[in-house]
Amino acid sequence: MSKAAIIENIKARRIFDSRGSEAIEIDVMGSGGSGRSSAPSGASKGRWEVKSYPDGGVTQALRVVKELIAPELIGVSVDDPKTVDVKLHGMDPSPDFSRIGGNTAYAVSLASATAGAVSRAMQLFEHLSAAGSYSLPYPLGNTIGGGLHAKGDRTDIQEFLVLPTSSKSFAQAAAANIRTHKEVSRLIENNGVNLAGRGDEGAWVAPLKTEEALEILTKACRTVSDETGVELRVGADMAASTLWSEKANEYLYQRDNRRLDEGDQIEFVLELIKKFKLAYVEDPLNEESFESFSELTGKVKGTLICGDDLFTTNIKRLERGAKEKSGNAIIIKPNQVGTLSDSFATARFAQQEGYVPVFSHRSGESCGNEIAHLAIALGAPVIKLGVLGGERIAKINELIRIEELLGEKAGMANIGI
Ligand code: 2PG
Ligand code: MG
Repeated sequence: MSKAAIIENIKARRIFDSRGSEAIEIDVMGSGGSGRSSAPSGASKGRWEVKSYPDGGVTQALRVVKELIAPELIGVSVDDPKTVDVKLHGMDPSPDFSRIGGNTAYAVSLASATAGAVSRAMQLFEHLSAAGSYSLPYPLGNTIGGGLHAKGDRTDIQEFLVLPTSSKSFAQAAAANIRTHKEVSRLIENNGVNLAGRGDEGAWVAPLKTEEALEILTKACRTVSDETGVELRVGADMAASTLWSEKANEYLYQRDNRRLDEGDQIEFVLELIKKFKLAYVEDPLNEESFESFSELTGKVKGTLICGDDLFTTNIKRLERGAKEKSGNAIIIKPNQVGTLSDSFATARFAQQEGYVPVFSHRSGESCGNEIAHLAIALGAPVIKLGVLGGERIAKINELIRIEELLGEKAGMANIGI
């Protein structure tokens, strides 16, 4: 048997994410090779996410790596990714990773897994899953964006998304998304509306009402579907917790000039699903509304009702959701819980319970491409990536490379809608 690959040293540094916010980067130097990873950051975070960094932010996280994590992990094997993750929990038993920070834990977990893959001369996705057969996820892309991801004249809703649901290849689906993003800008300008630029995830920012944005995106999808043969459908991340006013007990849509109580919000979402044949709706209701999620999910067919802030990749939250039948899809963002093992456990439980796992980027991203591998390892049928911006394209291009590497063996995943 070959000797275990062990961690020989760990180094942390301060870098920046795509929004220019400080982020941590970790180098894991192992006896069989090295891994380097960083962690992304959210702008519209869920209440139940773990703490990204300990008190004192990245500066304190760098100290924690040097004084606590590195000494504890030197000599530890990277052959099985779980070993490092269990140790991280041992160093910080708090439920919200407040001692070391979820972003610190994620970057260490991912860099160690990468070092493990290098030492076994494997791709990261193979190292994380010995499945032997893999499928490519469909890319869910942000085309028009507002809410907390943009400034100035913007939509009330955070993300208007395009989702290819049938294509020959990942590369073809990604090309269709890019073509749709372009077509959307053409249609916005044709309508005499000024584009205010692009938001945090590369989506167009424009002063459009909710239904205007959906109409434009629906038209763009139709045109590009006809041109390319790729079946394209429309989706949205409503990030409804950011619209919800606790005080007024209402969802407030400023541009739409709409105020909706919980029941009206469910009706409004149902109307949009019907009118625009939405394939995907993320966080249509406030993050504590398990019951309303359940009511909405029971009333739709052929639409993914996805929980992001609702679940925050937390298995306990998903257990409650599964019991109450709240939603039928879940966003998986590893830094919401901290380690790769935690996020994989949640995703595997989701699959068991019939939820579609949607692997996701964050609005402030690293330039790394690892989430492409994580989505493949998990067998996630959808990956939420954005359409443009170097940090988004890095992941798309990696999926194109993986598709080429897998060749004939790879097919597109089945979303099941
Ligand atoms: C979301 C994400 C990514 P953030 O709400 O789904 O699109 O945003 O990273 O700001 O939480
Ligand atoms: Mg979201």
